[in-house]
Amino acid sequence: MPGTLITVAPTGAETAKDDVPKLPTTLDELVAEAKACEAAGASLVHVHIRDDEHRPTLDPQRLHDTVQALREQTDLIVQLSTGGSVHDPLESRLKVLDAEPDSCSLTCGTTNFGDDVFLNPYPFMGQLYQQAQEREVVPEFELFDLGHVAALRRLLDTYGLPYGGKVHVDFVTGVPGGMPGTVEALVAGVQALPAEVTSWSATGIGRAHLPIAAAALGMGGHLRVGMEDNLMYAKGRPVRDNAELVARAAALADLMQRPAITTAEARSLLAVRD
Ligand code: KMH
Ligand code: ZN
Repeated sequence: MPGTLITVAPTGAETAKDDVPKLPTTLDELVAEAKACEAAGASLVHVHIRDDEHRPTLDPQRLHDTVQALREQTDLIVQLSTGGSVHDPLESRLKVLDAEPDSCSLTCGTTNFGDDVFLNPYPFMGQLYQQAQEREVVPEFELFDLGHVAALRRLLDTYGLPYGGKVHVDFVTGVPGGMPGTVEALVAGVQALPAEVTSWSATGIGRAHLPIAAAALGMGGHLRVGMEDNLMYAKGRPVRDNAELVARAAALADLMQRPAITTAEARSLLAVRD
């Protein structure tokens, strides 16, 4: 089995800074966290940004500055979230690619998201996908549900392969309203993947974090960890920072004889542009 791509999702759009002061919400905090995560074994950073009041934002200049800073100060693959928060309009989410990231998330369908709805109509997905192809940005297809695998099939049939020719997907399991964070759901998702998929990772929200990581490693998948997805290191023990989640993922990958891959290997795995 291959080595392990470790993605870190350090911030997300759902947690309030007041509730979790360690959440990296300023550019300085994000860059410092990203550096520590790279040293601990991460090779890709999935980025959501915040404004001066620590609220989620898709401000174009701020996104641009964030991509530049991460590029200058780390060797991580920089993936911008196009999901944003459930309150972001589709037009703003389409503009994320103006910041010229290496990669972008592309969620393959609308999903219930707790009490909210995370909107991803098919025409929006198609527009985003074509824009990523034109701009040589590698999409990471986010699959929150089994139906999203069918939508990915439709995207590939309609628009062909992504820039670079590789197809990387990420199972986001355990979102209230999406596929459960269980090994059974993950197995069903992996079995349904289109043949064009060249690599997949998985994350479990909250308490699903560790079981999904262990299952993914056993099945040849890659890992996504981070405070976007999980704020508890163990029962009763909050996460100190993102790097400790990455370090634990790297240790688990070592135990499974699938050590973390380098950023150069990750670039080649995902066919990210130089
Ligand atoms: N914050 C969620 C509504 C993504 O980054 O593309 C969407 C999300 C997925 O986190
Ligand atoms: Zn995200």
